[in-house]
Amino acid sequence: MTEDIAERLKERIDRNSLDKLMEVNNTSICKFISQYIELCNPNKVFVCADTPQDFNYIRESALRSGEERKLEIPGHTIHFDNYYDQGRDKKNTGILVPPGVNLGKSIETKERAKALEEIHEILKDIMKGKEAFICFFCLGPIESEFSIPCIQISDSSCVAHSEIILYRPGYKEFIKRGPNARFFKVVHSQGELDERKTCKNLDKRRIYIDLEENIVYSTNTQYGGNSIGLKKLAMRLAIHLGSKEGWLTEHMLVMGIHGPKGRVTYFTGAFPSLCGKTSTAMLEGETVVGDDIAYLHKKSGEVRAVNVEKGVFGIIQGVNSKDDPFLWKAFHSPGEIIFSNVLVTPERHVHWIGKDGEVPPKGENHSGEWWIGKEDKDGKEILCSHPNARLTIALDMFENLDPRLNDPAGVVVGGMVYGGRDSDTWVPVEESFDWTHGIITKGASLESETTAATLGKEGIREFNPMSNLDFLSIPVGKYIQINLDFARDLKKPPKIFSVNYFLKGKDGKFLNEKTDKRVWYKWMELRVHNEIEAIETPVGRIPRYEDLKKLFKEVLNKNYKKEDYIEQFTIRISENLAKIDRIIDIYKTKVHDTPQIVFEVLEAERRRLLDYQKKYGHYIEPDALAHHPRIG
Ligand code: SPV
Ligand code: MN
Repeated sequence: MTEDIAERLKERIDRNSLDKLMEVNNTSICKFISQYIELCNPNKVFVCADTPQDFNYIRESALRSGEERKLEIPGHTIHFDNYYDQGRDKKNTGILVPPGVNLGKSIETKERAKALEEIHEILKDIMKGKEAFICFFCLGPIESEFSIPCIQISDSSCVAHSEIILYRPGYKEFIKRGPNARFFKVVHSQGELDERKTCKNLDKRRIYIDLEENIVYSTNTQYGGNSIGLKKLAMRLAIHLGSKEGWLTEHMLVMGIHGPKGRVTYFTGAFPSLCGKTSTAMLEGETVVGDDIAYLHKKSGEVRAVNVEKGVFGIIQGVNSKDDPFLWKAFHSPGEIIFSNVLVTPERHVHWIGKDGEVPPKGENHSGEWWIGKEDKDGKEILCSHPNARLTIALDMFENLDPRLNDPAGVVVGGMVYGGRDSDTWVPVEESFDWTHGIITKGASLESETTAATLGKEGIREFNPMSNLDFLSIPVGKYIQINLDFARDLKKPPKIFSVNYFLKGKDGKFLNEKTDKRVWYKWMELRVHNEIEAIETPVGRIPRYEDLKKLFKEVLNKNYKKEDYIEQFTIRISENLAKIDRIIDIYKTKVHDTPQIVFEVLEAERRRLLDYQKKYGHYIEPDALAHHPRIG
């Protein structure tokens, strides 16, 4: 290392922290730290070397600074984000691109040179008077070829605390990988805080991702999706890196589905935010590897997946004792949990929308002091918690943790599932004909009605290929081509399924209960091993009534009625045709590099739907197809 950098670090960092940094022995890290410490100008720097004492220091700092407060149950804390900082800020989040690079209309980009200038201006002195936390993490299991080390500077002890819950410690991994390691970098500052310890300068909220230097910047924000740099921000770096190296980064859960005779089949599942991903990952009777982000590699003819994280930054709205037994139990046990943007009562209990029991009449939430009926300045009623309120918890707090979470080789993927918030088109569960059909008609055709996970209006149907659109750092067409190429040549690629938890009947009510999804996964597990038959429809393969009836009885002890099956699994031809029109239009007008095969596969699906429509009408009950040879 140059003398110069060492001298400059010495001026800023105390002996103890500096020794920890020097132990890593990586000049580019020292350069990075020295550059941003000088620019952001904190008055203190803490380097975390992943010892229990260091972790404790971070936890205690979060309490000392007031970013977190203790709740009644030991280990539980509450944190608030600003009332207007409650979701991912899509508008101010951008991939930095040099002039002439076009990622397409659906990916937010910023001109690199200008954006770097802007963000460095915002970062100047932003940590003045504060402490900076330098932490090392490992994205993916320790000592795994899947994994990428990552270093972060943040002035938020709550962000650092969240990350030691959510990510594997990386200090030793950095030392092991030595001076030439490839790694990601994150710079975060929550900026100036108000008296409630929430961000003051939201007009300067910026989240920029620089692919060239593998560095992400996040300023003047606290909401985890914007501030936890290792999550959706590093995810964009990983998508870009993987596209060059031949692996995938997906917005996917990973879970073990427990089949007959002790067999465990691993599934991945992609769902847009607030569409049941965490609750699927936590299904009763199954085991969880991860609930949000997976790296997928091809190895010896198989697809393997790891969870990038080791914890859950999950949505808490609607979590109740009946539907979410594992989450419920963990929430009521002592242990490390950060609740954010829920209601806290004067007795330091927490409450949220959809929790069992009465809503307490008053307390404090993301809007400050709160009472039932309180309105915001736009006259909108403020509910007890924000719909996107979250909790941060390590996976090892859960009884249903899968033993393979930290397996450096990952788990073999038997099935991949795509699902969105779709009130009128897809049936509850369906298998695609093959990999290409699945990637195009399920993954690349995914749409979902918008939710509170991002800022803006809710309930609008949006195109969201692979549930990953918000996080793409490469053009959509290229991303789809990479997915198509990924497993097409495998002898036995994972089966691809779609699910729809949000299908509604004519009366506008949901056709399924939340727990029904337990049956869909058991059915898919049997299909992966070709142990039961399915009915061929123009859009994929659906379950037979007798198989579901048996599974409903076994799994839920429920008598599954034939009329429910018919309503849920009727193929809605007109809705499917309308969807194909929408998707083709998007791929023609909004995506500039759509692979030709996308149109071919969607057109073939349209022809099949029209053929069936001629023969059977607009709505086809499954029994009509039960013995029907495939048309088209
Ligand atoms: C999501 O919104 O998909 C999340 C939370 O998992 S966030 O970190 O905001 O992305
Ligand atoms: Mn997510």
